[in-house]
Amino acid sequence: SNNRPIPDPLTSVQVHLFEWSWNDVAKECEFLGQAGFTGVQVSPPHEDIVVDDYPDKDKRQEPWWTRYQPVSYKLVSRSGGEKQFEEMVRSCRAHGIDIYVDVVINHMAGGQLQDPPRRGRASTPWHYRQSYGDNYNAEDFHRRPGTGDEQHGNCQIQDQDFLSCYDCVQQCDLGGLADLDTSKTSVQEHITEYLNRLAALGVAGIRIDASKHMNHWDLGMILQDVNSSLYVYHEVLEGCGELVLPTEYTGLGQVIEFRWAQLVWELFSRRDLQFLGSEYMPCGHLPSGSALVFVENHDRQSNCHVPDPEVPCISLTYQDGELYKTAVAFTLAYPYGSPQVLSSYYYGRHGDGPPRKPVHGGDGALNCGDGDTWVCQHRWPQVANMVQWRKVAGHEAISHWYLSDDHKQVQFSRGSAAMMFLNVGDTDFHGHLYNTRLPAGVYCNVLKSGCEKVEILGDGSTAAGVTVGRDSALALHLNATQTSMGLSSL
Ligand code: LAG
Repeated sequence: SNNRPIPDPLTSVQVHLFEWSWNDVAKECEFLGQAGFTGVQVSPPHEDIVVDDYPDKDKRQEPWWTRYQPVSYKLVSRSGGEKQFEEMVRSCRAHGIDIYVDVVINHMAGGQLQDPPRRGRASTPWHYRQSYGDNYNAEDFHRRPGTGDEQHGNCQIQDQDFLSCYDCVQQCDLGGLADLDTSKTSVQEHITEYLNRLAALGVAGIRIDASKHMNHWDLGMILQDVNSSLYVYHEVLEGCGELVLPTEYTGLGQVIEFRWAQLVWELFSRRDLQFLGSEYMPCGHLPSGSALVFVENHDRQSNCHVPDPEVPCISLTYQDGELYKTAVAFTLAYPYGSPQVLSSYYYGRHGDGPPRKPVHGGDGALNCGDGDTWVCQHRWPQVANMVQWRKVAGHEAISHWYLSDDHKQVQFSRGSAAMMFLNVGDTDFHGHLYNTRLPAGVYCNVLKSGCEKVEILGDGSTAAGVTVGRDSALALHLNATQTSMGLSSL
């Protein structure tokens, strides 16, 4: 499983179309292909639990987190059924887009021992911890004495466990979710069958949910029998000083590098860019080829919308406006890790589910960008046009790095192919840029829709002063010049 393919981090960009239906993803792949994206992470496709009672029922679907509670591995979810799933994979592949599936294999649906039996979204009967269709029975779950075992038949992970009990992190339940005993051969076989079924449908990669909560040896046993063409990345939420380490999983694929999001959040929200760079990440970082990075993900976003002392907000979200857009553009420009962009919907409360309205309206119009609809971050010029920027910068290293005395501005180039200037000062920046390293010509600032022209002279400086607004940036590259107009019109 060590020889699995990893898309080139320096030229690939994937987008998480969080909670999108398979039909909407299928339609969106045309745009994504044109913009140069390489992959889409979709929400978990397995049969999940049904929740009847939740707020804003007329406008919203069920809470997003039902999708992290598997009842069976049938491909029936609110995103669609197996037919639509297959159609999505086919249509996206035709546009050069790979589909990556979020797989939830650490646990099955949660509850308490006294709960009555219920049915999942595809009517599969399940009874908390006792049975999930004919996949699993009571023998297939961890059973370790400890806090909470009277209600759940197994210990529940406690905050202090992360620092003091390695086995508790991997054998106790994650918040009431029935923890599969992944050391059992029969459990491994069920999971392997599911993952191979996805591969057979043309899925190109998988995000493994909650990998930190599964022993890496068990995961190794599972992956050993999984189609070797699948790209695999693991969710290992690093907390400094924790016992389970991200490096335990790097032999099994890439690992989501949460410390990148944390660094970006800290520096951009403090508006101090002095320590901007992978070498400054808190308590170390994975090598670039092993890391998957983002500014926010669906969990972080959800935590940031409602202040909750239990789950502090530690990332920027779309609600941070320009600052967030600039942080995402920077992540796409920086040569570290495989970037993933989140494309989400507007939130009110923590668990809010997706809008009932589809992204693609019947008349071909998009339900993106206002009030109760989808945010569609991936269509912003700050995101969409940076996909091309990253490709053009390719394997060029950072060739020039400038930090202003007040730490509010950073400028850097990638070889002489691309450059970026960031301004997180209190006011707009007006002035000349020097040393862009770009050949003379008239370029377009790709972070603005249309072509905001910037003329570069033979010595790499700007011909005239430029204005870069507060919390925003300027980004130029060789394929977006006045004459080439390599950029898509957004
Ligand atoms: C993950 N990674 O390790 C996902 O990224 C994260 O979104 C998942 O939690 C978590 N692991 C389990 O797959 C989400 C919500 C939880 C939710 C859980 C299961 O953040 O809040 O828990 O999905 O739906 C919910 C309730 C809990 C309850 C639990 C079991 O919020 O209060 O204890 O269900 O019934």
